[in-house]
Amino acid sequence: VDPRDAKLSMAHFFVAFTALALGGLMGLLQTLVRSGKFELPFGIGYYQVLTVHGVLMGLVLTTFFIMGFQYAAVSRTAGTHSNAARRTGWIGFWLMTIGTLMSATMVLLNEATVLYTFYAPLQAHWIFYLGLTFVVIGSWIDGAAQIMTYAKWRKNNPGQPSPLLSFMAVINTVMWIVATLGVAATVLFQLLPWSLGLVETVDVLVSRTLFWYFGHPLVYFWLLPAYMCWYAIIPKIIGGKIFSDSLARLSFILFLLFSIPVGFHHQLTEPGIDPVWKFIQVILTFMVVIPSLMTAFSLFATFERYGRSKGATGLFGWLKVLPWNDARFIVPFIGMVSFIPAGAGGIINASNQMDQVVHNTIWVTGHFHLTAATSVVLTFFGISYWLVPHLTGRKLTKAMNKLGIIQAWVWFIGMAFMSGAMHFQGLLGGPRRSSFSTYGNSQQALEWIPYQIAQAVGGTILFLGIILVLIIFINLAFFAPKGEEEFPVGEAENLSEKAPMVFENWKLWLGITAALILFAYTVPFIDIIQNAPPGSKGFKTW
Ligand code: HAS
Repeated sequence: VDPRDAKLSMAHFFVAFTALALGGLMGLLQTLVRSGKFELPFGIGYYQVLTVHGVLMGLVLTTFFIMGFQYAAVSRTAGTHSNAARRTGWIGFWLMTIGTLMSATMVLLNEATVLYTFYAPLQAHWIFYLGLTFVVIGSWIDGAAQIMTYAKWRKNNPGQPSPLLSFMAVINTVMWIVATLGVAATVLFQLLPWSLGLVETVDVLVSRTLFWYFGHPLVYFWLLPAYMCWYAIIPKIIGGKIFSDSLARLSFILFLLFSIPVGFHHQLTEPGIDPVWKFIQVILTFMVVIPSLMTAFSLFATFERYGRSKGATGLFGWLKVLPWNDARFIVPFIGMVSFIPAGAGGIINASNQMDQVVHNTIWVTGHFHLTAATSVVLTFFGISYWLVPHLTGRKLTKAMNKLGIIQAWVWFIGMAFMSGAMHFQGLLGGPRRSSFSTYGNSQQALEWIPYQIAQAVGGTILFLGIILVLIIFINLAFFAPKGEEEFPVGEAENLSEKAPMVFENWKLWLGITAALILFAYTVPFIDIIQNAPPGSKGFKTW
């Protein structure tokens, strides 16, 4: 990656890892409070800490890491960004950073204790919403830099399929832009005017529906960079090949099509939405599971074919020949293995009847700590172990490689305690997003306490994991010996088989995406607005 592009990627990573440090500390405090053995000092509220944690980890760490990684991946595979694209990237980065500072200040001042989902009826200071607007618009501009370089590559190479990693980065950026339209709408038309006192009431159901239109593709926006690493980078690290370039592209296109029209699966228990439309969106949710199953198939195939080429025999003989001492492989691999139970949990959530049992329990928190905070985040850590030294002109030393592997195991053990206990407590009805309470010493609440203590143990181990990853990051950014670290990019197994050009037909894919969104949302939206109480001018009073 050109040093000028490297600088912009690193700027993103500094913000991302600062968010990890602060957000991680808040996570530790939360688990301690919920154990019942610790109280927050200086009158700091539990929900304030929860908001800082969710916003920093779920929104800031992820968005900045992803944009920094994708910007580097496009530069590496489609060529150095032009000056205009780089300038666009910097403008986007600064807008996002200013927006983050505005929103974070309001959260720290306890003026925006609205959780990371920030939909009505919780209300924040208008500066929080304005900051969010900056973050969203900044991310569009930042993403535009990647699209510009991809478009330039396409122009210079007519009739050729674009480099796989660039194609994947652009799909994720396009999905993000389409998804953030929903959150931009609720912020601009509902939450900002409401917080400024320009309107007295807002329709809570509209606000939640627009949020979840964005909220579900948000989780795939986190996931797809991890898939970029699993599909296109891990094969090179292990010395194998990408099983199929076309299969990888198809799975990304399926994510673009099916990630968005599924938001109702977060609202299955919500009154005011016709069950028929919930049912339709549940079916569409099961469609979006398919590209993940394709990914699992493709990864097993990559590993197995590499193993067989090394003479491995038997059903799982290939496992023995994988590079177990290489942090660049093992750290994301632990993420992949965790994604098997994590994905199964998602399928449980998506099943209407079973969701009635787990919805709003801490099971859901357990689910996203396995998906986002284990599979995705461990993959991000694994990426940074080679990408940061690559960008700073340094080397991943043996000592840091070893520390990276230890870090991943510490993370895995901490998460097994924390997320495992959350899943079990959720099945016993333990609510999510609640501070410690014995609910008047009720029998049921007393049963939850051992699980809450297990979560505090897990949270403490995880905090140790955060300290380790920060040590590695700072070392790789500033102190590791100078040298060259590879940016690994895999090759497809069958080079003669070019990916069909229809995959790059954006009019087609964006057209189908729009049609699916209109199909899934138009009628229920009209229903929601029409069913608003009479006299409220379309706005339900709350
Ligand atoms: Fe989810 C709630 C359904 C995936 C994140 N999810 C959440 C929330 C978050 C989140 C943050 O339908 C909470 C939001 C809130 O605050 O309220 N989720 C799903 C489904 C999937 C899914 C169907 N979720 C994710 C991912 C996330 C994420 C990914 C973040 C990155 N989720 C739900 C539903 C809810 C929900 C409901 C609402 C619940 C409620 O009631 O509120 C699917 O995409 C999962 C598909 C995954 C698979 C696994 C494939 C496995 C692979 C690994 C292969 C491994 C290898 C290694 C090769 C089918 C690819 C092998 C080696 C060996 C040695 C074995």
